[in-house]
Amino acid sequence: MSKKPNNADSWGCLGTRDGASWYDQVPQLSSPYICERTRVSDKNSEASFGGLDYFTSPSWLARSFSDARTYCQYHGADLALIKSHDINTFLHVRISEEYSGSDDQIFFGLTDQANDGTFIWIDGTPLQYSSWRSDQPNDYNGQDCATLTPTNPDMGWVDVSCNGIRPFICERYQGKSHANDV
Ligand SMILES: [Ca+2]
Ligand SMILES: [Ca+2]
Repeated sequence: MSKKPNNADSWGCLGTRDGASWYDQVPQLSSPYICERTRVSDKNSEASFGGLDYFTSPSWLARSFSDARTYCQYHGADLALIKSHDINTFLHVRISEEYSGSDDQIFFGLTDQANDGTFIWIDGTPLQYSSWRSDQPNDYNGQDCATLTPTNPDMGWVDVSCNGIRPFICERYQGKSHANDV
């Protein structure tokens, strides 16, 4: 119950692997700090909705927007697209459970890096549904990446720096893994 991770051995460094391929590490992003985790709670990290599997990264996997994309893509996924109120609600409930009480800002697949002021989904489609917090996006100091925050009661999105180290949400078609062709 209170195992101490004094070395990586008992945890395989990346936690329990029992089919949870999300925890395969991305080779070029080898991160020794992962070995210091006490416990890997992956039970709450995966959920399905509308034919897609969603993975909400634990805080210890946090990384920049571009590295988060690389992580998702390594697992045959990409950062999540939130193109409807239903998906926004579903993911907000998920992160509210997983990051209970936290004000973490969590990346998903929306950015205006290509053309500042025009947010588009990372699959190249334009923004139709959106759920910005009333004072966002404000491009404060050049913010270009959208996030969800568990504690935002209105499920409002906030633009933040893409370089910040943050948790993230991946999505992929059910049953798909390690096929980087989407
Ligand atoms: Ca911007
Ligand atoms: Ca902002």
